[in-house]
This record gives sequence, structure tokens and C-alpha cells, in this order.
Amino acid sequence: MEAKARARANIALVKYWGKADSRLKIPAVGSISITLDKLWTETTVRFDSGLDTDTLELDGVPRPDRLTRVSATLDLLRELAGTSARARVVSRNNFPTGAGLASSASGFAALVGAGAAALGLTLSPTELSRLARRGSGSAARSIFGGFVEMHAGKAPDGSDSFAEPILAASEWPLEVVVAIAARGEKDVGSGEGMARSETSSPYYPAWVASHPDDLAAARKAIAARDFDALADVAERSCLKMHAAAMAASPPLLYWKGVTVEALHAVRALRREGVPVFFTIDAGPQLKAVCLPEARERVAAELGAVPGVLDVLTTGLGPGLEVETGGR
Ligand code: 2P0
Repeated sequence: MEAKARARANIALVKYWGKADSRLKIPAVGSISITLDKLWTETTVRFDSGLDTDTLELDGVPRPDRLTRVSATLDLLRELAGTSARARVVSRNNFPTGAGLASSASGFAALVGAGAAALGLTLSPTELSRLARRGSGSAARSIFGGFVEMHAGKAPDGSDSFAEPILAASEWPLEVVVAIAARGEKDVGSGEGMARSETSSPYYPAWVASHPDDLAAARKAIAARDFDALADVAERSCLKMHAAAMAASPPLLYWKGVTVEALHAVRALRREGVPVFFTIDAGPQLKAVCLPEARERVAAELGAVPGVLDVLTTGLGPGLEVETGGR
């Protein structure tokens, strides 16, 4: 009744922002991401019929405040396994939680992987992706490695809303340099930010309407390993998402000043011919995606931007890894 799983963070190059169904976490738009090798969550789930409630320990600290979504995700697995046993969940991130580094993506992917294995459920990667989505939309993508596409789907029950791999990491080994612009958990979570954008941003309908073209351009760029084309669409998707969020009421501004300085540093490098582009999620960190030969230069330039606290570099990584066998 115990299993351990590791899942990695991912960053979207064509962003997910907005839901078609908030209860089932069906996204309003598809997305395309890359899975990061060195940013991971490791989670152990132990079901025990002697427990009265689920418990969650995150990075060594009990987090009852985060239990609702975890328990709701475990309920889906309990229903499939026909059990009501509660679980002890122990989870650890090797990077800052809740700061726009996709901890909910790796977190819910690892939770579903460990939970399913602990219950002896044999689920396909597609089924795991659908279940991870119910915890956090972006978690559906962290089931897979390399380049991944999430399908928004059309079915009202979310059955066709899952991710699938589109290119292996080894086929186009991009590198990612993360500039840490601030530490600590963000003020407005992604779920709340999306809901606010959906209901109040006048740019939200334009964001949704223009999305299929961005997905098509990114698919084509990835299939052709066309870095410049991928750079163009990724930066456009990122800025468009933030523009929609900034136009919400009350407005959402995830950036710090240093985020913008880092963005300009990436643009300056690209003007010089360095193969690099930026993306930014629902937090202040800037992620620079580059070809391997540019990594040292990009890390040095971003590390030199005043206010950047730290720089992490990583390649692309694999999908969910599950370890079974209890104690
Ligand atoms: C993404 N983000 O595509 C976008 C870009 C943040 C900015 O997916 O509400 O934590 O749990 O489905 O998965 C973060 O959203 O949101 C996210 P929920 P989630 O990576």
C-alpha cells in the first residue's frame, strides 16, 4: 500500500491559461511544454486503513492548508480501486514551492503516480495524465518527458483532455536557464489568476481565439527543430498570456522589475545572434530556453542582471518514474 514516484516540472512554450470547466479542470486552450530534468518532486504515498484522515507533509512541514486538492485527487484513485483508506503523503521538491516554477505540475504528477502504484492500479500514461489534470492542469504534461502537447479536448467529461509526448528530449536537447527573481510563494495562485482573467479580462476572448494558430506554429517549429520559429511563438504566447492577465480586474502582475530586466537581457542576446528566448509563468522567475552551445553565455548574462538572486540550469528530462515495493 506504499509507493514512491518522481515527476519533473515542466514549462509551457505555448501557455495554458483559462479553463472550460473549473470543477473537472478542463483547460480552455491546449498547450505545449518541455519537461525539465533537474527540477523534480518526489512523493511517497502510503494508504493505511487505520488512518482517520489524509495527511500531507511538504518539504518536511505538515501542510493541512494544501490538503483539499491532494485529498480530492486521491479520492479519484480510491474510487478506481474501491477503497476508502486514507493516506499519508510525504512530498519533497528540490526547488522552491509555489514561486512560478511549476511545483504543482510535478507535485500532482508524482502524487497520481505514487498513489496509483500504492493502490496496485495499472493505469496507462493517458489515464495518469487525465487524473493528474484533475489535481492541476499543467500536471497532465509532467507525466511525459521531452516535448509534450496537452489537448484541451472537446468532451464535457474531460475524457479527451490529456497530454501526450510529441518529441523525445534526446531528439532536440534544448537547455533551460532559470533566473530566480524572487523567493517565496506568490500572492495569487494560477487557479485564481485564471478565473479572474476568464471573467474580467477584455483580452481573454482574444487570447482563446488566437491560441490555435500558436499551437500550430509551435508544433511545426518543434517538428522542424526550427529554433527561431519556436522562439517567436513562445515569446508571443507568453506575453499574450500576461497581457490578458494584466487586463483582468483587479489586475494581475506576476513580474518584478528584475523579471523585465532579465527579459531585456535575453532579447539583447538574441539580437546578437545567440539562440535563446524567454518565457515567464505565473510568477516572477524568467526562464531562458537556449541551444546547448549558448548555455554558459546565457547563464552568465542572466546571473549578471542586477537583482537576479540565483541561476539554475537544466536540460530536458523524462516523464513520471514510479518505484513500488513498500516497507
Ligand atoms: C502553463 N501555467 O501552461 C501555465 C502558464 C501558469 C502560467 O499551467 O488551476 O497550476 O491547477 O489547473 O496547472 C499553472 O497552472 O493551474 C499553469 P490549475 P496550474 O504552464
